[in-house]
Amino acid sequence: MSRIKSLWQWLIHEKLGFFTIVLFLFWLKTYFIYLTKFNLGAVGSMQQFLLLLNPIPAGMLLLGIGLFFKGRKSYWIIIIIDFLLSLWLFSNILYYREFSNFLSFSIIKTSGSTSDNLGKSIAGITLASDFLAFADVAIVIILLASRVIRIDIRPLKLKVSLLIELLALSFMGLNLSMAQKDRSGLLTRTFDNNYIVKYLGINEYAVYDGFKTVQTSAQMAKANVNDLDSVQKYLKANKVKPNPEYTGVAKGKNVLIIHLESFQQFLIGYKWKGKEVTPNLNKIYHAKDTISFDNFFNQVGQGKTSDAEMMLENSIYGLQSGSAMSSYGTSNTFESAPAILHQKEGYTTAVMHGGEGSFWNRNNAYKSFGYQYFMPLSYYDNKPGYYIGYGLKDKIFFDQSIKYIERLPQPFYLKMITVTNHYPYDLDKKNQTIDKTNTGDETVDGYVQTAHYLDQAIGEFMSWMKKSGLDKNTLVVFYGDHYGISGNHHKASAELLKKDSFNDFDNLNFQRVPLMFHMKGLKGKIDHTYGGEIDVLPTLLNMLGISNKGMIQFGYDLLSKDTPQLVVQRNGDWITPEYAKVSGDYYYTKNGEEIKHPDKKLKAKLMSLSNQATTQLSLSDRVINGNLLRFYKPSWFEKVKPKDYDYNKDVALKKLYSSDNKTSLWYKNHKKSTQSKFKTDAPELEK
Ligand code: GP9
Ligand code: MN
Repeated sequence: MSRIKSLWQWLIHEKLGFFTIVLFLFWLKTYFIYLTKFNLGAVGSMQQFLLLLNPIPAGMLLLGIGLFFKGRKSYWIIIIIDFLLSLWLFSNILYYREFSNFLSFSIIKTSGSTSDNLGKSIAGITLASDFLAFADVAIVIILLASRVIRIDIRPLKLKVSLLIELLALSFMGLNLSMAQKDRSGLLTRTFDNNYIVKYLGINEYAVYDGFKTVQTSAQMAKANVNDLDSVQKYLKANKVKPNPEYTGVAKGKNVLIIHLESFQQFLIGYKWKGKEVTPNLNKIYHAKDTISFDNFFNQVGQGKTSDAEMMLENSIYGLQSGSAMSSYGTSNTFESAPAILHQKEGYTTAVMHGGEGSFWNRNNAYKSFGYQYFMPLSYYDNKPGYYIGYGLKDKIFFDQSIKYIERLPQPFYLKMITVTNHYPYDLDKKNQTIDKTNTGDETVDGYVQTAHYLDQAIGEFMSWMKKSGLDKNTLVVFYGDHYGISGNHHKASAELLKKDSFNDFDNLNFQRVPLMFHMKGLKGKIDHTYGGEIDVLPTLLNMLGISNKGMIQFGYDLLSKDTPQLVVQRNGDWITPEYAKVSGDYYYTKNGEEIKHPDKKLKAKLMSLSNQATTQLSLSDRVINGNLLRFYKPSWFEKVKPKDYDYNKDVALKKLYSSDNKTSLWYKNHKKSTQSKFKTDAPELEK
């Protein structure tokens, strides 16, 4: 009893006691707000443990600053710091409610103008309970004012304050290493700010974001208009003529990009236990009105999906480390597909995805790309059993997307991002309709199963396309974003491919993913041209009859006879129809033989290809890191203003459903929905 009493005396009478009270309340409050105001999705004991403890190190470090001061000042400084931390928390609660993401310095910087919808919306969405963010500050002030807590004016020994700061820093280090263990690449790959907060805490997130902002603005400040000139010179010197045979073949048509998650080319035609894994995509691949590529490569780096999107929308490479969409998607200027199509041909532009809008910073990056609509998970019904891994199951996603697609004014440029075929390739029993493979490698064996599921979803969706008549005026572009089976599974990969061995060269070849242009009346073929994701936009633009002359794009029209067919990987590896470079070694593409002793001429050729590869990558990096497109002002292109777009569901759907969209499928269908034409066998949707 007396122990408790003396602890209490210590808490209320001594400075360190006061510090402990403030820190304790700050911790409780922050944790409570994590749980009630954010949607951090902490799963598993490690994530939950880190979420619980992560407010402590930063709180200790920052509140601890007050301990270095003397007398009353010390108390006031601790309270002011506590207040500032609470203000940061409070602002994030409001911002998160609207954007399911955390505030970043680049957002704060760009939201100064009054016309921004940020300020407008924030006032209207504040709840009384949000002020709980200040609860601890209020309690501490009350305790002081009512003299429950007495101010201890004795100075603290410098040693003690330093020790506390040191302790805080070591906790932080420990926290970080535990987090990195659970999620490797947490800080370098930057998938989602939710992850940083969940693992490290909201204040660490601020430091991280601040650090990145300083880094990027320093790089940006150095760049100038001359850098853009040199990029333009290079592109001009290396451009090729697009293929006139395909110019405008899809002019004015809807463009529907279907992003096939983790889908590799080898799946096309692949059979397991006598059963086709992807019968629907196989059919489309071989259809007479499909141009299919069989030497098309993904070129992503750490940014995976987001790198694929970056390349497809902009014909600019992702970055050497991290995700360009996460790091630069909010702040940079772009000349992206949706903006080009909207400005040149009046397209309506939209993205649909059954996953969180904050992932890969989509909810900011898409605004910079000029997407008018972005429908992430929050636009979809998410009942128990609908969701797996990173989002809604594909069949459910497509089913629920119909009501939005049919309302889009035509022509539209729409991207649909599937997600069920994603590592670790888990699928619930009732959706498993093909056996797992039996390589014994657990992360590989489910792959055919989720790919099969994705294929069925595509089948269901395509038959809706047909029944609704949308297939008549739509160019559907299918592409696989990146490998599903990573380079860490050589043995299992060899088994799947029925090969005796599997080396790094095989792994480069394994980076092939599908690219198919499918449209009624299109003269189809299987095209053997070597190309990659960087080339999709120039190819597409030519088919739409839009000239890309003068545009800052690093890819080439794949249908052009002169396309250089040098496919560059983000790590500097490359492949052409004749040669390949993989981690420093050269190979003949045709037979996979290593080029051990090239003669002088061949050596020069290989060096020149390597140089071209690195030049392209570094020029593309310069465009992103230096934000060079801010200097690019062609007369026809109006710079995209991210604040023109609002992805708030109520606002967006009101606009979408407004009756003057006379060009929508819905309107053309006598103002009736085509939903009933979508048939699915999804067990979750059985009546
Ligand atoms: C999540 C999804 C996954 O929304 O797009 O991205 P990935 O992990 O494949 O890069
Ligand atoms: Mn992906």
